[in-house]
Amino acid sequence: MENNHKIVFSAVQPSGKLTIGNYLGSIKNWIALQEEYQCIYCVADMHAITVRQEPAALRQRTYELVALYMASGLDPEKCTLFVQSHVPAHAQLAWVLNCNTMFGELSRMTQFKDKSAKHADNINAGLFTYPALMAADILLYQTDLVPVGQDQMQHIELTRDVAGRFNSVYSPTFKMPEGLVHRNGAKIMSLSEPQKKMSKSDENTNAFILMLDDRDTIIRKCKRAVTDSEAQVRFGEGKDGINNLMTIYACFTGKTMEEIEKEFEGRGYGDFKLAVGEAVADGLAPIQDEFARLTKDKTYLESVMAKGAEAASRLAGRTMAKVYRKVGFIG
Ligand code: AQP
Repeated sequence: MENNHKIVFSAVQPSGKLTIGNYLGSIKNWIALQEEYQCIYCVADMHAITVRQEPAALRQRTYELVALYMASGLDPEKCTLFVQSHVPAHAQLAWVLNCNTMFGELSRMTQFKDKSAKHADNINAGLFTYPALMAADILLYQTDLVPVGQDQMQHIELTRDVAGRFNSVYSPTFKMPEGLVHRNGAKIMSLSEPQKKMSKSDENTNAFILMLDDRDTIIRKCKRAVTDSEAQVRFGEGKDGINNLMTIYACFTGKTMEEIEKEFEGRGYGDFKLAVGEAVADGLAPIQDEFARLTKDKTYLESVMAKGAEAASRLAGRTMAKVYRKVGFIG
C-alpha cells in the first residue's frame, strides 16, 4: 500500500507487564496503521517514572516492551520504534509546553486524580504535568493521528488545547492531532470489578490478563471473572462483566455481538468463560512465542532502539528548532 505520509504517533509506558487492555486498546490497532501511514511508536519510560519504579525492573521492562511491540507485529522496517528517554527533545519540548499549560487544565485530568489517589505517598510534580509531556510526545512529530484507548482521549483534547494556544501566541507551529479510538476494545474493563478499567498496576492480579500470562492462568482468570446471575450471554445494560467478556471474545475472534449471543444461546456462563479463555490464549500464543525468541537477543533489540532513536531525533529536531526560535531562544 502506498504511504500517504500522514503521521501516526503512540506510546505505552513500561510501568508493568502489559494487559490485554493495553493490547486491544492500542498496540493491536497499531499494526494495520504501519502499512498505510508513517508510524512512530514509543516506549514511554519517562512517563513511567511519574510512579516510583525499581530501576533494574524498569530497564528490563523497557527491553521487553520493545520486544513485545515487535512480537505483536510491529516491524522496525516499516515504522519507527524507539525509547522516549533516548530522544532528549521530549523533555525539552515538555518544558516549553509546561509553560503554556494551565494549572486548572491539569487539575481536571481524571488520570491525575486516579493516580494521585492510588499513590498518595508520591504525588509528585511529574504526575501532575504528565499531560504536558504527552503533548510534547505527540506534537514533536507533527502527528496527525494518535491511536489510543478511550481513557487517553482527555489527554489528547488537552494536547489540542495546548497546541492551539501555542500556535495562536507564537504563530502556527504544531499540527493539530486527532485521537483515534478503535470501535472494538477501546475500553477493556477489570475482570474483578467490571465498572473499572483493566489496569496493569491493579493490585488484584485476577483483575487483568497479561499478554504474557500462560494458557492455564488465562483460562483460570476468565473462569473467575465477575459476571451476573442472569446466566444469559447477552450484551446489555447492567451486565458489565458479561459485556466485557463478550468484547474481549469479539476482539480475539472477530465475531460480532449477535454472533456471540447466538453461539452461546441456552448455554451457561461456564461454557462461555472457557471459550473466552481459550480464544485469548490462542490469540496470544504466537505473540508469546515470538516474544520469547526476541528477548534472547538483547543486541538486536538495542540495534532497533538505536535506529529508532536516530530517526525520531531527526524528526523531533526540526520541530524543536522552530519552537526554540519562536519562543525567543538564541539558536
Ligand atoms: N483497559 C484498557 N482498555 C483499552 N485500552 C487501554 N489502555 C490502557 N488500559 C486500557 C491503553 O493502553 C495504552 C497505553 O497505556 P499506558 O501504558 O500509557 O498507561 P495507562 O493508560 O495508564 O495503562 P494502564 O494499564 O492503566 O497502566 P497503569 O496501571 O500503569 O496506569 C493507551 O493507549 C491506553 O489508552
